[in-house]
This record gives sequence, structure tokens and C-alpha cells, in this order.
Amino acid sequence: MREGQTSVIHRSDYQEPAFWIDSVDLCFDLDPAKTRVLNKMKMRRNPHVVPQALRLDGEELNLSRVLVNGQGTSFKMEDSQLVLENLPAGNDVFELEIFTTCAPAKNTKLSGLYTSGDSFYTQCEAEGFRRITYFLDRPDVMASYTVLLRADKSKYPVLLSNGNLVEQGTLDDGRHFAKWVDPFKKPSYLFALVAGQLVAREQRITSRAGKEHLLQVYVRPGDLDKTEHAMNSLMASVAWDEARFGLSLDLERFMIVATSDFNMGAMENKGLNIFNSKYVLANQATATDTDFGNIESVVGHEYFHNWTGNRITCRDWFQLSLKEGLTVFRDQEFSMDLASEASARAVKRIEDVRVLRTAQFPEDAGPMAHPIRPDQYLEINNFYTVTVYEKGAEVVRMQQTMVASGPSDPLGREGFRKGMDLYFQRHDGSAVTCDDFTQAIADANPDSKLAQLLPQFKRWYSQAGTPRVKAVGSFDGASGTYSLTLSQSCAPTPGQAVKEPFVIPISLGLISADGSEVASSMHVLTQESETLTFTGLQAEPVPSILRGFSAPVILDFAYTDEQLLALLEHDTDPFNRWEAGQRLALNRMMAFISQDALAVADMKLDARYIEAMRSVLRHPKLDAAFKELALTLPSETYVAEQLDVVDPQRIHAVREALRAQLATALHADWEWAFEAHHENGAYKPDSLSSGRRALTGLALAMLCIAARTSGDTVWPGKALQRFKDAGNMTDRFNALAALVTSGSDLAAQALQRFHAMFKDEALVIDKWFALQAGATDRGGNILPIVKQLMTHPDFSMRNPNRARSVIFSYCSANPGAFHRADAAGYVFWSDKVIELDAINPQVAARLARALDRWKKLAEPMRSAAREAIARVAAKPDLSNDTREVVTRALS
Ligand code: 0A1
Ligand code: ZN
Repeated sequence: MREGQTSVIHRSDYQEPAFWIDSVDLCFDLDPAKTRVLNKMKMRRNPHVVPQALRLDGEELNLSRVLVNGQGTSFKMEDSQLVLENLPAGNDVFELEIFTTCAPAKNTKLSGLYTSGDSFYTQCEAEGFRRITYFLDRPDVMASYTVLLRADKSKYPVLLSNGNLVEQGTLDDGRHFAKWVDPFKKPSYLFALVAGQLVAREQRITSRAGKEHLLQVYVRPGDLDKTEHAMNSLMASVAWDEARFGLSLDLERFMIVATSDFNMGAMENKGLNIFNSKYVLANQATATDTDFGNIESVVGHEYFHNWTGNRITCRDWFQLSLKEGLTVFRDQEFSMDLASEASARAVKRIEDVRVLRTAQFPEDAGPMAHPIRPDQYLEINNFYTVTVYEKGAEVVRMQQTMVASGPSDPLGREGFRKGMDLYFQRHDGSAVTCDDFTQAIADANPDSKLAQLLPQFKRWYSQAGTPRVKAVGSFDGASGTYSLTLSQSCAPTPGQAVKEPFVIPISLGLISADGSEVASSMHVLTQESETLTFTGLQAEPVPSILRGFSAPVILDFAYTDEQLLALLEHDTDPFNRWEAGQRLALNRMMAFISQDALAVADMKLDARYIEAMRSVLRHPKLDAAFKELALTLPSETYVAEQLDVVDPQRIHAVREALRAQLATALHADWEWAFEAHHENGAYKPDSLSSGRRALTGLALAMLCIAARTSGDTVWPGKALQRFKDAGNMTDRFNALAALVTSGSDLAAQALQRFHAMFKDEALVIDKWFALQAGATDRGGNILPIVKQLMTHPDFSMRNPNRARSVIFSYCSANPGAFHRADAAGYVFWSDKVIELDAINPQVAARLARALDRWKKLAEPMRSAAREAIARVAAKPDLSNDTREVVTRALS
């Protein structure tokens, strides 16, 4: 039977809680089959709310006893809430004692208290605490926590919770205990405990403020050699937050714990962050440069939450972007600041924008579109989205941009810092709203554009959808005047038919025919249409619009090839330089896709484009990481978003064909790139050397692709050799991927060898599964491979990382293979959504999103996809999570 609420929750219905919880005393007797939880709360009525019954949230709990001030009391259950009607009147504090049990080993949802391997972990955001005890499980109820953990000492030698360890000792029967006190009040979603056989890398640090802290990274025994990078990232995070925002670590001890069973990336529980092992464990033998980069940013992200999320938290879950958008912005800035060289900063920006455009733009155009501050939800877990996170970060970034105060603070960093200082001054220790945040940033910068435009700017919080900015330029030679007309629009999204104009900061530059920059400015577009004029020009300039991707919008400008080539060669803004290359490629892909009768064999890339790509590849000044990004064609998902009717197989075929041509036409250049960018010396995951590895990886892939057409066996042979000899996972995996992607005969033996080498490394085996499930489809071969992989002894549906590595890699990341005309991909998808829903609704609901954009599909895929979604929707007893996704998809 389904438990809990089954109806939609509205932001406008927010009411303060009827009771406050001042303190919580929790006592756990940990046992995988039956854990006993005694919860003693000091509570009082909220004088601002009319007296009413106390309703405590609970889910899958066995209730044994309820006492009020030490006495038994009457209670009832309503929709899984525990309702107490006879509580003391008046505003005095009373003690409520609740004794329950739960079954962590049976908790496959991985929400609340669960076991992974032989250890206990918790995940309480967003509403997992109610699966541990009855509580006011909402973020605006902030309490002081004392936690006593008791467990078998030999099985669970390490007992951790939030805050400081104040007492520990042994008990009878081989048991022991540990008592933890968190010095800060917190909402229940930040509660955590961990118990198990774990070991820690430790580091003592002294902060700028002169305080001593202990940093610990806990892992399973045997994984300690993979914790150095996480620890370094944590130390860098502590230093960065002090330097950039004046925010110091406020705890004596800060712990990170890795678990291999986790629904998301990581969790910022106060002082006890719990991480998916994917974002902790790394050494050069098992992790790629991308993994190292992700660890740095996720460690930073969770650490930065300590202030933006924990010290100041959300009033209600509709305000999620208050902490998530801001913290993503902070982790993006952290990674950029660590990269130091300007070119590496630009590479990070391009990568972030690529994520936004390939994942968030489609979300904003699909059935799940929502504002960064949603107005309603059925299941809050469905709103941990790229919109709330990544678009939320862009909205924070625009606020920084719009408090810039001229040459002394061109980027707005100082103004933004002032705003953050005011935000903490006003709200430290409380649960607030997105409005409180923007108000603080604006109030600290009263003369800024942000302050002047605040009410209109806030539409970014209330309106969903990606705005489109259409730009049209015209040059009047007689007066030397260039006019640029900018017009904005935004398509309707579910529940929002009409959109009001947004405030859109547009960073602009004008490039002259000889490549020099003749103007640069920041324009804030507020009207539906505005015209800018630039005077004193000799000839028609090329506009470089939306530099650095200064706003999360789609820019339409009918660039000619000449203009794009000029930008690719001369733009001083690296983002737009990359963008020019992407537009050149996209225009060609779109032209080929739209010519229905054109056979793939007849799609010929023009010499101009090829030469432009050759110049980028051979460019003496551009660095390797940038070249790798510039020479990678726009993704299939990004291309699909540009089309009204999508045939994923055609997009795939066109992209493959163009890639093969680039591989062949630039053969000598790829050879040069491969040979010239070898990394010598010790492995370091820094931006410069990882950029070189990225480029050699791309070169090798291209050389293997070219070999497929030419019949050459030398390069596949070299790839196999490199795969065998590689001194790090990046080079090894790139070589393996080159063989698999190009469909080389050598791929099978390399895959087999890879599995044998890493059979005991779960995270590497995830890569092995993902590579095969995400490989290029050849005559419909991937679906059978995926089904075969699921019978492999290493496959498990219950481990989210493993399920994702096979099923998501196929359904969400391999459109050319998934969207089959015979609908077999969709049938597989619906089977797996239903199967996963019974195990872990959060993971199932994410998989359900793979068909979000079904309405755009060409027939017969469109009808087949709808049928598959309807099949899932028809399943009785679906979780709220999956039901919300499929219902919205069908509406
Ligand atoms: N707050 C975490 C993400 C997170 C959210 C929900 C979770 O379980 C449902 C787990 C983690 C972050 O932003 O990192
Ligand atoms: Zn977060």
C-alpha cells in the first residue's frame, strides 16, 4: 500500500508549523533487521498559529510507544501521520517521547536509514527523516540534536553522527556506544548517521582565522589509497570559501563518508557529508581526469553548502534553488578559480554551458518544465533537477553580473560579495526564501542594475522556459552606424501560457574585418525589443553576442559562414570562439538532416569547414583542452533540440558521417595532435595535462574511426597497445573507448581484458558497463548487448550506480540506439521503469524522464513512445515519483 500524501502540494499554501521542536535526543540501537529508535523532543506550540493538533510525519515505521511529559497519551494515525490532539495547552515546553523501529536492511529506497554492504548510512533530504522517526519533517523546523548510537562493536567499530563526539565507551554483550552533539540547530533533512567498518584519511588544518580543525575522509578498508584527491579538494574548498567569501569552517571536525549505494551525488549533512563513492574515490589507476574534476567540484559543492544551505536553509522545498542554485554557482566559481589560467576558466565555463544546454534546455521545453522556484509538486524528489541546480546557478551568476559597478569591479564579484555578506548578516541561522536572497544582493548594491530592476528580474524565479533572443544587425555605411535589434520571447510551458519579458544581461563585442575588437559592452535587455546603435565604424562589424554565455537564453542570429569563421579566428571571448565553431558544425548538420532524400554517403563536408577545424587543431596558441571542445561536434541531444520533428537515428547517422569525414580529412593533423600532446612524467590531474590527455584521446578515437573507413589496422593496433601500456585510467579508457566507438575487431579482447584487470573495482566496472551500453549502434546491436549485460553476474538492479551504468547509459545517453523503429527500446524502458519503481522510486522516476521529449519524435517512434509511457502510467500502485513524471509526460 502506498504511504504518505498523494496529492499535489502548492507553494502558495505555505503555513508556519503549528509547533516548534527546540531539541531532539535520539537513541539508536542499530540492527540491520530491526533498529530501535527512541526520540525525545522538547516542543512547544507556535504562538503565531491557531491551536491545533500536532501532526508528525512518518513512513514505514513501527510505532511502539508515545509519551507526553512521561505519561502515556492518546493518538491516532491519519495517512501515515501520527496525530496528537490532547497536548498541553499554552506555550510551555513539553516533552514528547516516541519509540519506533525500522528495518534498514529492507530499505531498498535508500531514503532514511539503510544498509549498504555491512554498514549503516542515512539519507534524509528531502523527506527521509520521517522514515527514521515521527517528526515535523520540514526544513523550517530547526532543532538542536543529541544522538546516542549503540551497536555491536566488532561489526560497527565506527559510529558517526553530526557535530562533535562527546562520549564513547563499551557496553555489555560486545556492544559499544558513541554520543554526538551538534552545536548548530538544523532541519531534519541534515541529520545523518553512519556505522560500520570504516577507515579514515585524516588531516589537521588551521584556518585563516587561526582555528584548528580535523578533516576526515571515511572509506571501506582497502580504499584509503583513493582518498588523497578528495582530501586535497576538501582542503582547497575550506581555503577558497575563506578567501572568496570570508566564510570559515564552523565545526571542529568535518567528515566525508563514501558509500557505494547512493541515489544521488552526495549529501551535505552538517559536519558529516555522505557521498556516492563515485565522487570520493580516485587514483590514477582507477579514475579518469573527468572523475578527478567531478570529485573536486562535488566535494566543494557539499562543503560550500555548510553556509549556503545549512547555516541558512530553505523555508520550504519550493525554495530549493535558494541553496542549490547558489551552491552550484559557488562550486563552479571554485573550480574556475582553482584552474587559474584564463583559458582553463573558459574551458570550465564551456563545459558548464554544455550541460545546461543539453540537459536543462530540453527540460525547460518539455512536460516537466518548471521555474527554478516551482509552484507545485507531487513528489519533491522529482525537483532535484537541472533547472533548480544549473539554471538556478545561472540566475545567481546574472545577479553577480548585474551588480558590477564599472572598471573597478567589472564582473560584479565585489558587489556580489557585499550582497552575500548582507545575506548572512540578515539570515544566519534561519530558514528563508529566494526573495530574501535576491533582496539582500540588491540591497547591498543599491545603485546596481539589479536593484533597479529587481521586481522584473525576479521573473527568472517564477517563469519557466528558455527565453529566445533574436538579434538582427544592420549597417549604414554612410553614417558608419551599426544597429543591433534584440527581441526576446519565451514559448509557453505547462501552466504558463504567457510570459512577461525577462531581464537579460547581454555581453557584447564588435569585431572588425581585420579581426580587431572595435566595441565591447554589457547591455541589459528588459523590453520585448530594443535597438542598440554603435557609431564611428568604418565597415560592417561582426557582432559577438552573449559573450561568456551571460544569460541562459537561446540566441538566434543569422550568422553567415564568413562571420562565424571570423569569430572562430579572432573573438577575444573564448566562449564565443568555441560557439562559432559549434554553429558552423550545427548549420551543416541541420542542412543534411533536413534533406530527406539525401543519403548519408552523399553528405560531404565543405573544404572551408574542414580547413577551419584544421586551423583550430594546429593553432599554436590555443590550448589542448579548448581544441578538444572545439573539435567535438554538437551532441545528438543538442541537435535534437534544434528540430521540431526528431528522428534520432537520422541525427545519429549524420553526426557519425560527419565525424568520420573529419577523421579522414584531418588524418595527418590527428596524427600530429596525438604525437605532439603526449604527457611525460608523473600523472597530475591539473587542467593543462588533463587537456592534453583529452586531445590525445580525441585524436586516437578519430584515427580509429578513420581506420574503419580505410581498412587501416595500424591505428587500432596502436590503440590496443596504448590501452595495455597506459599509466593512468584516462589514457587507458580513452584507448578502450576508441576501439569500441570505432567498432574495431580488437574491442572485444580489450573489453575482456579491462574487466579482468578491474573486476574488484566497482566504479571501474560501472565504466565498463556504461561504455558498452552507450556504444554506437550497428544494425540494432546495442539493445541485445544491454540485455546480455543485465545477465552478467556483476549486474545488480539494486545498486543505483550499476543500474545507471547499463540502463541509463542506454535509454538516456544513447539516443541512436534507444529510439528504434520497432519500439523494442521503449518496451525495454517501460519494463525497467516498472521493475525499478518497486525497488527504488527515485531511481525509477529519473529513468522515466528518458522519454520526456516523446512528442517531438517522428512516427512511428512517437506513437510507440506514448504507448510505452501509457503502459507505465497504467500500472496500479506506482510511486508518487514515477506517477508524477509519466502523468506529466502524457498531459
Ligand atoms: N542536497 C544534495 C543533493 C541530494 C538531494 C537529495 C538526495 O536524496 C533524495 C540526496 C542528495 C546536493 O545538492 O548535493
Ligand atoms: Zn547541493
